[in-house]
Amino acid sequence: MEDHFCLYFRATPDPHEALLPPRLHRQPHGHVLRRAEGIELDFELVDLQTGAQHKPEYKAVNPNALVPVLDDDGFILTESAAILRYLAAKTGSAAYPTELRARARVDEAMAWFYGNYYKDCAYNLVYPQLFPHHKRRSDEAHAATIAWGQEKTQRWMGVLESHFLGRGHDFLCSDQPTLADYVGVEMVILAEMVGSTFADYPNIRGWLARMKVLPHWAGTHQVYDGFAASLAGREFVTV
Ligand SMILES: N[C@@H](CCC(=O)N[C@@H](CS)C(=O)NCC(=O)O)C(=O)O
Repeated sequence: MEDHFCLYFRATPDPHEALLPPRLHRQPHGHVLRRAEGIELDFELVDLQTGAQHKPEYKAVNPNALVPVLDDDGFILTESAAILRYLAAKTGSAAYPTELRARARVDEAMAWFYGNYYKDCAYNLVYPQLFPHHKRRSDEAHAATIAWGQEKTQRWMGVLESHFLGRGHDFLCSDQPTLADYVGVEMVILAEMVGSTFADYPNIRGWLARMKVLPHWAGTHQVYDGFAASLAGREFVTV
């Protein structure tokens, strides 16, 4: 049986765009889906810029009014981590190993990125500097948010550098990329948007270099790269 899914995603010019084949509502971690064998994805665009996520017909699918959401033949699934695990498990992707401890390592790293890194890097450091709707109510509150994000992100980058990437593997959990790498790399490259070169983090630099030469990387990051290029010359608080 051919697997056929529909994933609702966000619209450009959001930097998380551009990752998946047509008719999946794209978001960064979806990069992995393209790699999973035997997967057919339809993409439906939810244009966050115009508030399409708040339309009644969309909220009937995902009451959170967020992307992504997966519709697998009427089985509706929200939360990107759950979606990735579902698709990887359903297609037997090696990116989500079945051996107990190997899988636990992948789950550990995914939880770390979602629970620790992402909130500080994206929501406190990067998004407030890029997106008007993340502007705080006063300049003081805005600057304090970014300073908090910078400090915390630097801390998490240290853990990523010496703990997750200090174990001698090419990728986060093994010598092959897993769901954790596909999730994590999209969160880490956000820091590049605000000027980070990871100069003090050789393990992170090496890992990014290995991720960026994987099949599908270039083709799935065109819009992302375009958005990043549009920021050239702007000054940011960086890490
Ligand atoms: N925990 C959710 C978070 C989803 C989420 O925050 N999506 C953002 C885009 S990354 C969104 O839809 N934002 C729309 C809005 O803020 O109105 C997941 O991982 O799927």
